[in-house]
Amino acid sequence: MSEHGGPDLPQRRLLVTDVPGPNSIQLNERRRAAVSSALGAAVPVFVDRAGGGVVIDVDGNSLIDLGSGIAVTSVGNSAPHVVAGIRDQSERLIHTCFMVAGYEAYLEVCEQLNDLTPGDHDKRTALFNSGAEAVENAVKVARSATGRAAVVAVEHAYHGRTSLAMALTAKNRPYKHSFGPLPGDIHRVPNSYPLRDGLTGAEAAARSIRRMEAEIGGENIAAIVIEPIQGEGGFIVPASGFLPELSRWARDNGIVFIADEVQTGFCRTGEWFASEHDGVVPDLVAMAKGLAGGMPLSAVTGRADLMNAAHLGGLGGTYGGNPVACAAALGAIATMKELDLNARARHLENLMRSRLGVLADECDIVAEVRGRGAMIAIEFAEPGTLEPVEGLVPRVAKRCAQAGVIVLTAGTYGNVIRLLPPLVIDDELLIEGLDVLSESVKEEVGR
Ligand code: PLZ
Repeated sequence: MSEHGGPDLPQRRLLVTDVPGPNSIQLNERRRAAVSSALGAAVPVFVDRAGGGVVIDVDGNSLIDLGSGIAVTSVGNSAPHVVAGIRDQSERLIHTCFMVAGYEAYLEVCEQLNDLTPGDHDKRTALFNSGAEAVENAVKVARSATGRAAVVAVEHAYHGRTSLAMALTAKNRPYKHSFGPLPGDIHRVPNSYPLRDGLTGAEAAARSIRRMEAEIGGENIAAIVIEPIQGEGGFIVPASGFLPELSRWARDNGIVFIADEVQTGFCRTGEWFASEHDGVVPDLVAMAKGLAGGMPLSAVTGRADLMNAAHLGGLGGTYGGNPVACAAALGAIATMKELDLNARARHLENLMRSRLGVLADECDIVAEVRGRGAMIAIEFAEPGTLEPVEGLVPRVAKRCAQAGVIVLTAGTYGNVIRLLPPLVIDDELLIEGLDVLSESVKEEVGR
């Protein structure tokens, strides 16, 4: 294993052509002719290899990766233990369908997740393919266990693109627009958004609880689904006390508290799960992304009495918990432990906060730098107001890409830049990426 825990690619930013270069341009032409135009792309390049903190495109440009494929390759791309797990497993067995016949790797992943998720109560796990599928299955479990129908999600939430998951998602475009009718009995209440509501955690929780009591009734609610730190919503960290109060109220009312840790899980925030920062023990945890180092795998882990409540055959799917994806997950989890990626995430937080703090001091268009661990975002607002800055963020992201740095955007109002570097990125490379980002912001706002 190389120093940064990935394949031996030079860890540097290097542009040998414009971005996109001629090979990417050619592939983009084929893309237009063959792929649905409804799929977006954050950067206009096609990728050949990636590892550590770099992505190498088909023109030989080496870009600094501050996105990890949306918080997925936390252990780095093609991380050695992940590759070894995939190789060994795929040479022995690629598929049985767990509902047809079992294999040990599935059990090992479930055992690990029962151990790693918050709380030391009796737990069970079921495996699926995507984050959306995990969320949907968590809701199925909660409805089946409670015999209730209503499900509550919060403002700015993101839970996926499948039918139920998109109904739980707050933002209309691009997620819900024109795709209705949406499933019923989904209710939305305010979240805690300290920058914009100025409330303490207790005040924000009281506001949300009052809404649920008045408009739905605690006894009708099967589940509250919430991201402990909102991802697509713009890395909104709730005020301290909000989540504990919400989960206490859920418990008192027999409501299943589902933490959607799809984006926040697996060391991303400096803990195995972001719920731990608030001392919250969710009834069910939905996981995906970082879990399997880039292979499609998701999971729901939670209280045994809930997870065992649905009837035999009620949960499943052809590919869920595929052996190769499970082997990748075991390799990814081993890497997180071996390299202490929780500590690494906290270290990266310090680097990002100190660099972006300087930018915030220099640019009054920066409303807030926030997040936890290696999940840090900048929200932009018109100076002296909270009015979201329009159009800036895509231009900054484009400028960064052209300068060889991949950054992602977020936020209900599209005014957030978010950083999700691989946790194994070299310090110097991250700092260089942050400097390019800072310069791009300054150039865009004309300073
Ligand atoms: N829950 C908290 O962040 C996925 C979405 C990218 P899937 N976030 C990236 C896009 O535009 O489609 C996500 C998440 C949270 C659920 C999901 C859904 O996970 O694996 O994309 O289904």
